[in-house]
Amino acid sequence: MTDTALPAALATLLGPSGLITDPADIAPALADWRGLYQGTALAVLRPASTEEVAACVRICAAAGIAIVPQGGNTSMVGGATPEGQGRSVVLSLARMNRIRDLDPVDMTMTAEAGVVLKTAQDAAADSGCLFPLSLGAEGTATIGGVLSTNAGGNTTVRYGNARELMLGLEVVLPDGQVWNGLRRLRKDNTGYALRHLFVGAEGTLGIVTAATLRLFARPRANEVLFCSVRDEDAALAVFRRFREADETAIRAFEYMSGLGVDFAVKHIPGVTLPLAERADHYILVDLASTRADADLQGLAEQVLGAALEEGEVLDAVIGGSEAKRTAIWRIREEHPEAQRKEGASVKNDVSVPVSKVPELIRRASAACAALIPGTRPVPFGHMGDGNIHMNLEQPVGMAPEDFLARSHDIMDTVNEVVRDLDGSFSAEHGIGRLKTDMMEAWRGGAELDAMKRIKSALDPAGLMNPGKVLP
Ligand code: FAD
Ligand code: 2HG
Ligand code: ZN
Repeated sequence: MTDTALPAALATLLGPSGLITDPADIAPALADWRGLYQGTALAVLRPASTEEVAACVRICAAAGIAIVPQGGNTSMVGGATPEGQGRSVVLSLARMNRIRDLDPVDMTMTAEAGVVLKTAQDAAADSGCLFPLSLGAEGTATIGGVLSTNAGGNTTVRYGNARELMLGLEVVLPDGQVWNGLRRLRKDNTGYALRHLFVGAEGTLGIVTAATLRLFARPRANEVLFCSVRDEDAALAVFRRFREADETAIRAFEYMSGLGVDFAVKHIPGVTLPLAERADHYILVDLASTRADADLQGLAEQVLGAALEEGEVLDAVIGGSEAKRTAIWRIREEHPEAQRKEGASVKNDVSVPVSKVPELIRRASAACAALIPGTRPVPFGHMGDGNIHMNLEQPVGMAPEDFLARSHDIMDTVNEVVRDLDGSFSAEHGIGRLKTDMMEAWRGGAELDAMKRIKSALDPAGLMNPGKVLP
């Protein structure tokens, strides 16, 4: 076998539908959603069962071939893209797409790793339940991917991150053993909580093949508000008002800058501003209740009335119909795509204590404007969680490549403010390949040392998603 040869055992195991080797067919799996990375791989493996995943892992381990697990390939940090060096394969979970079990009494669903998030949501809804994880990429992202990144999204403020929605896991370990931890227990204190080790591990410790997920009661009442607000402090003040009025009703609380909404209106067909006048700051509030008779409109009017009186809210619209609620959500959900269409942008997925969000937005925007005159801050995101996408759009007329050449300066500038505010340099997208070089500065010492020891205990040969997470 030459260095570039694929072990023949893989072809025997997977057959033609489970093994892609044609370079043209492999290509989509070698690039990331943001277009930051281009990798190489010997093949894309598409096992259809846990046993096949385990056999792939054993064959690759014996041949010293690295494995990059891939779900929907929507990583924002190049986590699912192979490196451009060494011998590796992409292992796609796409064919492991069965919902194995859904129990509306236990309120659990066991889904294979390749089940698309939207499919999982729909399956829960069909059984009268809710699987609450929701994010812009939900039509493509998979259960294995959202767990491996511990994705957050729009409803974290109410239901928690992916981690909080997981009860049990099935994982193929780097030596090819299958660990079946698909327990659907609400309480299970039996030694180290192994399941949590694989959540957020970004495929560096093993391959998640299935998960048992928590379901919730389906909301029967829903309302969505879109408001222009005076400034960032006013946005936070309105969040506090809703929390005090009825914390349980808040399903999402999102902030958007005036420029971000301008981009969505400009670039995304069908997106319009639902208010008479443009503003510099907006919020989206999603209210939901499991009670069909919940008076969410009354709650919205009560809070808005007080906030309008105080000058926090400048103008507001309450959805009132399913179509209008969807239209309001589109303004927010299309932010990543609108920024992409506007030109080059640098993303900063950061978090700070909720109380510091206004200061983060103001200070980071000012610091980046001083660094690159004309750069356009487009902060938006999950204000209720203290997680702001502190993104920077290139100055008008600047060559995109010149702007992107400053990416690290921009990230460092934002992160300096984040550090000063006791925040994190990666709130929900993970580390992937993009942020490995920040780990030493942020998590160095005992924390990073322990992470490295866990990695080498489980994956001594370093074959699971090399070059990701750990520097
Ligand atoms: P991939 O991109 O395929 O993989 C992500 C990482 O997980 C990689 O490191 C990969 O190796 C690993 N992995 C994948 N599957 C497995 C598995 N079965 N076992 C082990 N490792 C595995 N994220 C948020 O948190 N909140 C958001 O609001 C949000 N919005 C987004 C909006 C858009 C438009 C896009 C493109 C992305 C968004 N993301 C968001 C990023 C996000 O991380 C994902 O969409 C999702 O978590 C990744 O799922 P995926 O199946 O595409 O995983
Ligand atoms: C979102 O909240 C995603 O829409 C993407 O996390 C954020 O594009 C981004 O920076
Ligand atoms: Zn987000």
